[in-house]
Amino acid sequence: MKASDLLVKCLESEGVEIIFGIPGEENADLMMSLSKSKIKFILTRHEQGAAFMADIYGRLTGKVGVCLATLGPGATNLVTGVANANMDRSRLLAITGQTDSHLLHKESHQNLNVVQMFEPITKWSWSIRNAKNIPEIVRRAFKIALTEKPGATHIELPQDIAKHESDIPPIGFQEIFRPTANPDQIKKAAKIILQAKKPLLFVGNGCAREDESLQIRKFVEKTKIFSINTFMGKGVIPDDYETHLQTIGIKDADHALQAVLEADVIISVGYDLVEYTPRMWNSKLDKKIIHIDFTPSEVYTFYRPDVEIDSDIGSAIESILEEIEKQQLENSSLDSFPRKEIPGIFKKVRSEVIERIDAFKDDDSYPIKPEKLIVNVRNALNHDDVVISDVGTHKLWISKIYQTFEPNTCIIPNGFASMGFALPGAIAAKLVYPKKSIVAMTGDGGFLMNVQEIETAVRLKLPIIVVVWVDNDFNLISTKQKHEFGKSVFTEFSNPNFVQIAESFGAVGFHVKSPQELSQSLQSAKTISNKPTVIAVDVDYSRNEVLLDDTFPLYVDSLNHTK
Ligand SMILES: Cc1ncc(C[n+]2csc(CCOP(=O)(O)OP(=O)(O)O)c2C)c(N)n1
Repeated sequence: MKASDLLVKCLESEGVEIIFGIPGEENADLMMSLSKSKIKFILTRHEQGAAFMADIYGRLTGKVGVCLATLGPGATNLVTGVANANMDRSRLLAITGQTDSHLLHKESHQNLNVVQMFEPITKWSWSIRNAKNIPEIVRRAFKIALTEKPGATHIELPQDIAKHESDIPPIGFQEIFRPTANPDQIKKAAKIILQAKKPLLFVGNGCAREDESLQIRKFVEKTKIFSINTFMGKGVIPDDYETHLQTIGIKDADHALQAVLEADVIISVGYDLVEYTPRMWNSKLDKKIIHIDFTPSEVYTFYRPDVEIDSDIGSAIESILEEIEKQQLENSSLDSFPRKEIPGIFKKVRSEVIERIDAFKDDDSYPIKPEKLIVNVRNALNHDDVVISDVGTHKLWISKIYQTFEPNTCIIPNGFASMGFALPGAIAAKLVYPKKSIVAMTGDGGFLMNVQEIETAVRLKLPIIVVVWVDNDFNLISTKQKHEFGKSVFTEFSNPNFVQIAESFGAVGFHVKSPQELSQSLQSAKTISNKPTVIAVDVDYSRNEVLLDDTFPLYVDSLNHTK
């Protein structure tokens, strides 16, 4: 079989259904082979868009999202999206073309060492130099991308190798099984939890990624231990659970941080240090930490687990719960769960969280308050619809305010945190969930970084909804500059007419002028079945200070000033 045909057969045997990308001259053989396959090729308008789409496809399906580009400039355009997937632990395979393998050692057109370029932003990057190795290389790329902690891999197929022949068949998908926890560690963890005064469950990205919510919810329902999640752990525990303190992660400004600082035992589950540094909550090294994750903990001065459980998260949580129940039965003098006395700080934080969400729910002012914008979007959606956030001030507000009830229904890029993610991400999400409403929430800065993908959504007839937070500013940067230096520089810009830009692509556009109009345009967008809608909303970012300096009294003061 021709090598490019064999590569496609291997992708089919891994269950690949969609590839996102832009072809070039040097991968023409592969494109011809793909045209004979049942794999759908989705042409994007920038390779970065393709990589973000593959990233979201990987997060939502649990499979490997695949993106494709040519050599040189096509490959460099993939870089940001691939790095984003890798650092956010999303399963992704990037396939790039390359010039003839006998030209690679010297100066030649568009020749760049792409394999080396991808090394720091993938778990594995490889160039195919012998057609017979294709089945092994493809299987290896998928296995590595899928193995915890998952991430990106890269395969290069040089133009001449694509034409070679091989008679080695594909290896095909093989399921990965994760080990169960060590019983001694489970006993130790249960003992520490039973002796704790203020234990707190800290839910991270890993729990959402592998959807461990069933066991985690059972654990908190039975023990009534309070919980908190990182941005990427949103939805594992529903935000309406009375014992849930919702989302933490805005450096030292989160009011919910008060609860973590007060806790004596942190049960850290699927927590990625890349999201939120433990220095923020454990600088005094005064907490006991139970580390539960698929992989051993990172070495970090402020993260020194007393017990490490490196296994399947769900089964570890289930075993700890059984062990707690067993030890409680055996020793009636233990202060067992659920406790009669709830630590006051946890109750206080929970009521603060709710107060903040509700503070502006009836506010009619315009430009709109971030809280009101988010509440209106929340009210327009079902619990299992999907919101994808871009990166900027809006992301911080979404993390705090957007009420989430299922994992992977509020997706926030928070490892690499690249702008330009939400719109392409929404396209991939709609392909995965055609029946759900999919909303991209993006700043005006991030929107214009990948605005060209509106054409992709129009061509594919995808009714995604893009909510653009308009303030003519790279606001997160100006907010931080003002906080530190008292002024902001080099962050302001002007914007195109958002209605005209949407319509020129063949999409629907609104630029709303009140909170009510926002709700109406969201409703109207939901009735459209064959094209995207762009809704521009002017945002009042005047209260951003609470994102950066957020002690309880200050927050109450800021409410009094604004109301
Ligand atoms: C690709 C990329 N470039 C730059 C940054 C740094 N950055 C983080 S937030 C931000 C501003 C975002 O502005 P906008 O999209 O308008 O959202 P807003 O902050 O106004 O809500 C910048 C420049 C980044 N994270 N990603």
